[in-house]
Amino acid sequence: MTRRIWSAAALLIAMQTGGIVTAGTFKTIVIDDAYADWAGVPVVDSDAGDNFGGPDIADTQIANDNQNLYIRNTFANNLALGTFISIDTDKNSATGFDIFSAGLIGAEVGWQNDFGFAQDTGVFNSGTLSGDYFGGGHALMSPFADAGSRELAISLANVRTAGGATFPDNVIRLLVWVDKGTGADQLPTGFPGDDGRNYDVSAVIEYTLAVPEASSCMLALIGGGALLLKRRR
Ligand SMILES: [Ca+2]
Ligand SMILES: [Ca+2]
Ligand SMILES: [Ca+2]
Repeated sequence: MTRRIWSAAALLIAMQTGGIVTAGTFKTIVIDDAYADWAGVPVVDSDAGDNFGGPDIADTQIANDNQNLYIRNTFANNLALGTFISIDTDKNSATGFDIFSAGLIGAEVGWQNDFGFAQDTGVFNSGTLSGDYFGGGHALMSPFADAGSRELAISLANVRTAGGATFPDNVIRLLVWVDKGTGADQLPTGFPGDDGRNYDVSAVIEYTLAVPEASSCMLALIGGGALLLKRRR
């Protein structure tokens, strides 16, 4: 076996222990309407200033630890209340609720502000969630008010009461959206010239749950093991 293959094997082992791949950010966030704990967490989507009279979704940051998925949203116009987050748990837009019939995601679960509910194909609200928090799969959220920034936590133990884990594996797709506002043209529904887009929506965000970084000691052990295997040949 060549050296290159062993290097690839060592890299793969290191990746599986979480030391190299940084798709998600492993961090515990305190839900307290204070945002210093988001420092260093990448912005995964920056939505344009394109909604008036309703929340204008701007930046989204996501992190997780072993208990929660954490999401921070900023709002360009300091309106936040009523904003939804929906998760496509199976990453299949053909199953679940098609938000705005836009074909972006097929959502199995959603939250309006902190309030969690199940979603299904053709059904906006198809039932309850279970588990943390408050026994109904709701989010911990602060502030519960119109503001330029908000943060929330969704338990990784969240499930649909009718069946189906919200986090069946380590990858989810989600959408931040709101059905209030006039969109970019500032013309409400029914006004001449209205483009029909009286809402705001983020891009489809795919997030891979992060695991704790392997310690340098662990990585050294893995590296040493690979070297030993190579020398035995
Ligand atoms: Ca915080
Ligand atoms: Ca926006
Ligand atoms: Ca789906």
